[in-house]
Amino acid sequence: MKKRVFSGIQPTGNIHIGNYLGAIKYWVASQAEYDNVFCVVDLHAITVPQDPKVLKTKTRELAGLLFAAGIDPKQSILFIQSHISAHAELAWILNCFIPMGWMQRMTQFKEKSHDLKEQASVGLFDYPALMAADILLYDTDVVPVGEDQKQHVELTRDVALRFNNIYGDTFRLPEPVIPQVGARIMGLDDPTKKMSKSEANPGHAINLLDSPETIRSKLMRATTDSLRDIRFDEGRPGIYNLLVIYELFTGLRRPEIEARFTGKGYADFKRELGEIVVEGLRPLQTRYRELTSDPTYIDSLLSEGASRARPLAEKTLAAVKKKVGLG
Ligand code: ATP
Ligand code: LTN
Repeated sequence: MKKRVFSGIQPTGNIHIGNYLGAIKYWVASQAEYDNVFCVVDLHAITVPQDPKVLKTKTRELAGLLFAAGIDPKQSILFIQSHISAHAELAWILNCFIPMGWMQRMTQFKEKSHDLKEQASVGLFDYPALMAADILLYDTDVVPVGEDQKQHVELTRDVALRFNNIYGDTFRLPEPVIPQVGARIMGLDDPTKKMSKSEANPGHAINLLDSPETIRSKLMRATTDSLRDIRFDEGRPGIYNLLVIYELFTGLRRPEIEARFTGKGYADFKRELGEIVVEGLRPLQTRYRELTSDPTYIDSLLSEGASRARPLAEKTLAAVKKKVGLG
């Protein structure tokens, strides 16, 4: 039996090469090894205000990009969270088994609500219960997440354990796994900050759907230093970050890359990197255009994904309701 892996990704902001090189590439590569469930978490997105049209467009765009990147709907399940009502239903039930004290310790809420103060929504506070529902509905073994989400997976385990203790074995306990493979890609405008999809400055990230001209010009303007030689030196974060991007797109070894640019300047390197990234993203962009040329095609793939996920989710939800005495 293959291990079940559940990954959730929010349809907000623009998907960038950091998401691709740090996560999506490995999701695609691991499809044969694991039983993957990928979920575009639109219910999580509305924990902060969203424009309805933009949310709907971004949800389809993200799903399309994941398919274009190589998520194979025959091997993996990919669906939209709000298409399966069991997520919201189980989240409610779990709410009733999560002590306030556990939730109050969640650091993401503290960070995200800091500026919003009293205006932060109850949904934002309750975000981890919905995430626990996502994970527990599918008998998940492994949840690959960044360090920032580990606390939420631990809360998921805690509520699963608590429920199992009260009602007998119901939920499988998931493990958080922090993938070591994916590099952390930094912002082009500020290489000391992680490349992030919620950053507004247009020079910050290369988005997966950027045109070749945009990619080239963003890279030419990327922040570096005033030194000359092109070496993998973590003490020089700007040029180091660009070299890592070069490394991950070409698969070349570091000494080979350094040798290739001995005696050359930053401008030469950036120009060549531009071509590497443009060509590296070309297959994905071509595939995305093919997939979206028929506006109903992505929706039909998503509806199939939901049809495969729904029976799994409903089975878990039915078992939970029975134990709790609902219905
Ligand atoms: P935000 O900054 O708005 O929270 P994000 O860009 O960090 O968003 P997430 O939705 O949190 O994106 O992450 C999706 C996946 O992409 C996660 O697996 C995360 O580890 C990975 N990822 C995000 N940013 C980077 C990055 N700069 N380098 C490598 N991997 C990244
Ligand atoms: N909170 C996650 C997205 C997410 C998720 C999940 C990840 C929602 N549900 C279930 C793993 C498993 C994030 O912001 N990256």
